[in-house]
Amino acid sequence: MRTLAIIKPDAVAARQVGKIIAHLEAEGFHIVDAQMVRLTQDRAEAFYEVHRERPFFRPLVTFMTSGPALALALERDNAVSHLREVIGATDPAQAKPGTIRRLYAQSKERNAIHASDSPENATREVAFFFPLYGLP
Ligand code: FUP
Repeated sequence: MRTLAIIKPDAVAARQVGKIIAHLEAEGFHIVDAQMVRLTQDRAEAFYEVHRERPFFRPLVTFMTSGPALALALERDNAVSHLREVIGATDPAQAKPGTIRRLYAQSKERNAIHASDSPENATREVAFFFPLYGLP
C-alpha cells in the first residue's frame, strides 16, 4: 500500500532531505514518485482543509508556503501506520528517540515531515500530489 510524506520547508532549508530519505529507505519504503513543490496558499489551504478551524491553521499555511518542500509517494506493507511510527509524535519533544521528528524537527509547528494519518487520507493525499498514482 501507499502513503504520502512531505519533507517540509524547514527540513529542506536545513539540507536534511538526504538523511530523511535514507531513513525512510532503511525502514523499507520504496519511493514511488517524488516532486519538489512550492505550495501556493490555495494549495496549502486545500491540503490542510480539515484543520481550517484550528488556531494553528494560518501559521501552518504560512509555514508550508514559505519554501520548497518534497512530496513523496511511498510504498511498503502497512505503509500508513508504519510511516506514522517512523515520523514520531507531532511535537518533537514528545516523539520517541530515533524518530524522524525527534531527530530533525525544531518544534510542533516546524516539524520536518508530514505523513498521512489514515488509509483514506493516504489515498486522497497521494492523489493530491500524484494523480497518476492515486489509486491503491
Ligand atoms: P500530524 O498528523 O502529526 O502532522 O499532526 P496534526 O494533523 O495534528 O497537525 C498537522 C500539522 O499542523 C502539524 F504537522 C503541525 C501543525 N500543528 C501546529 O502547528 N500546532 C499544533 O498544535 C498542532 C499541529
